[in-house]
Amino acid sequence: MRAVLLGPPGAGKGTQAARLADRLGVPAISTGDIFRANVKGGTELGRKAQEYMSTGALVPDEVTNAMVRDRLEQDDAAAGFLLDGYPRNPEQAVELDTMLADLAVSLDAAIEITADVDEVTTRLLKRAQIEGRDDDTEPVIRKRLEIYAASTAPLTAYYQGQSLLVQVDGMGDVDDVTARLIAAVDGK
Ligand code: B4P
Repeated sequence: MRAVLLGPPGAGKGTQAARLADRLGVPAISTGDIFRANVKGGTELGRKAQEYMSTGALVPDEVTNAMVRDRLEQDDAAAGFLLDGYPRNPEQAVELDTMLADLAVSLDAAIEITADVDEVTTRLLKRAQIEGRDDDTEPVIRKRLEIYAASTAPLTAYYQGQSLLVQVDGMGDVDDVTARLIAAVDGK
């Protein structure tokens, strides 16, 4: 299974990606996690990414695309993968199509987790209290949601046009969302 996981910040992408990837027997690849690991490790990539992430902006496409290409070429992604948080705009989606064509493979599904703005804001503010992520403050969350609406939401239509879109309700209990996701991908 080769799939991308879409949805607004706080919809539960990271939370569900690990569970779903486990079920599918493929690696979960989170661009956000890779960036955060690089920030923590003090690498050049981390230094670049931090500038953008801390304000809620997207990290520039050339940086993100090169990182994903490199990751998808690794052996563990050969038989399948679940991409969490990538693509984030139409340009990244087109680039992903090119990467997959170069690898002579294609996507099986684009899974969108839906959740309303009030709920995701509440979740992210709660996470701020627990993890202290500097992009989980109220003004930065607002900016991330604006960027989501302007840049990422158009991907719904993009993948619908490719007949790959699967929408799953992300509201409610984490286990219930997982069950819905598994039911949705089982038919794919
Ligand atoms: P991400 O790491 O993708 O962060 P996110 O959108 O907030 O989602 P995340 O996966 O962390 O949260 P989740 O919804 O699971 O991106 C962070 C930043 O990295 C971006 O702003 C950008 O700067 C950069 N970036 C990443 N990818 C990029 C790309 N492709 N291009 C450019 N830049 C990129 O969970 C949120 C909270 O909700 C958690 O605390 C969780 O416990 C809770 N939660 C989840 N499900 C719940 C449920 N059902 N009920 C209650 N709480 C729930």
